[in-house]
Amino acid sequence: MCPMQTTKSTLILLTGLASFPAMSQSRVGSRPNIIVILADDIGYGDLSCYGATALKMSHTDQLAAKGLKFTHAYACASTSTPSRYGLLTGSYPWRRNDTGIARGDAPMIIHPGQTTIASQLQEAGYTTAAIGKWHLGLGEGGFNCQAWNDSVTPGPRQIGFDYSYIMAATGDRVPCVYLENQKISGLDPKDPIQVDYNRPIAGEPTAADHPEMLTMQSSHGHNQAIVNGIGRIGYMKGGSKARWVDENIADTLAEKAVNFIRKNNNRPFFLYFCTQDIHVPRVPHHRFKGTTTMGPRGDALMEFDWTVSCITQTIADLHLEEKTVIIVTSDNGPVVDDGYQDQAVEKLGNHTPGGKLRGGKYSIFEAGTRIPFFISWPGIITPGVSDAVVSHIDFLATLSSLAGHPLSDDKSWDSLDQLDTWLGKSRNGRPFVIEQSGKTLAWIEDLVKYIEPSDGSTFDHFTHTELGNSTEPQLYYLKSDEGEKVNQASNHLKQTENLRLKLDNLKKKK
Ligand code: NG6
Ligand code: CA
Repeated sequence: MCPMQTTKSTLILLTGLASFPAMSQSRVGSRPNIIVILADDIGYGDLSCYGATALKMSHTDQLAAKGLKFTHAYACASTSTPSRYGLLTGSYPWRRNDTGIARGDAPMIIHPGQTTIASQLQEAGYTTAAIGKWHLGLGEGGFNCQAWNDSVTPGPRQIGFDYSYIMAATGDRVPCVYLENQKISGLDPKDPIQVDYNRPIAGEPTAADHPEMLTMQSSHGHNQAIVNGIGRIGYMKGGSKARWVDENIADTLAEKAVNFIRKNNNRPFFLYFCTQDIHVPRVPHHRFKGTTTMGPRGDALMEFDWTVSCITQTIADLHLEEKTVIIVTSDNGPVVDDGYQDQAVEKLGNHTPGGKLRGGKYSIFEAGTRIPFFISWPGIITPGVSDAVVSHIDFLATLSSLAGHPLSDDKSWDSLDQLDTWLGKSRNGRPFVIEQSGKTLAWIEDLVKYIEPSDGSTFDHFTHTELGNSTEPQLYYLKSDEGEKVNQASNHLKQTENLRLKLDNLKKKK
């Protein structure tokens, strides 16, 4: 059962939340609470509401069925740090050169004073929180300059979050501790932590040297610090009481999210809630073990579904459905083997994490950034499916508009106000969308996709991913060739050149 839930609320959930009176016109103008549930590495084909048949995620299904489900939604990039940077700031991550996958000791890449969804909504009178995976760096002054044993600043507070309870980077990167309002939660001052990404810390065993100490072996990388029997990226020492327990991460984060909602239920709030599921290491709580035939990767999806239920139950409990917009999405596409021997490959069966799309996490092909995305707001959003093209880059302008505090027009933003589309009042998507994988960009317009030439690798042998890079320009007609099988660039030279020019102009814009 979810944290602080009553049996009654479970009953409400089980019997469905179906019939709510239509929202009166006067409410339409009022500012709803906003919850963004950002999953990690959940692919276009991973959720049962997006067609997966190997598992049934009933809570996510119910929420999706009450909302508007987008079939053409894009994250800003095919890995977490640039994707989250774009989502929160409404600025393309490729405009900067420091937005690649962040180490756990990276300085914060969003600078204090930079506009974010949180700062915008805070200005609009919202109480704001970031809970869960962060992965945008912390502190300033270069790598490993954080005052880990004191207060780590700048952090979420300096970019608009009133409250934060975060994992500094990822589940597989040190430091493996939570920071609550930028201080390590539960740290014993007599056992401070030490973090190092350059060399092992004397006296600490490493996964490379002591595979016998591991409960889960690596398939590639992840051979530095050993935390809870799992090899990580980066070295750490100390903080033994403060270290997270991998199997409890979903429970801990759900509890913090539920507490935040309950505490702020009588004012507009914004919750940016980033699950660790289903990123590696996949260590779902034992109550999810065997809930699918797919091993930990599938079971982590069921744990994600449970997390969603904690949010929806809490909102139902507090009778906040009509006052709350809930958006569920993912930071980037799926990967099966992302560096641990967790049986994800062996037990995949006929499940297709990327649906019919080509590529996956790390890829410029569609599965890299085309992700699940649905919005529920009972009484305002008519349930259904939209094939309008939408992008995470528009979170900033769209949520600002939703909160009645539009972005200032004194500068040109990458983020566009897409509120009518997101609420289902319009079927027109954004005029074009940009995808990013590493340094490679693609431009999609009218479902024609141009991938710029790149000297990046074409295939990642570790994760078995087609990365989509080619030294030649690529052009795909997604309407008839969703799986990007036929490169039409040489048949449509003019169109290819036209899209190349548009992309180049966009790059020059700022
Ligand atoms: C890669 C990691 C992978 C994952 C990824 C970031 C190795 C071998 N692979 O470098 O496991 O952590 O970075 O994932 O270390 S993301 O979803 O946070 O972008
Ligand atoms: Ca991710």
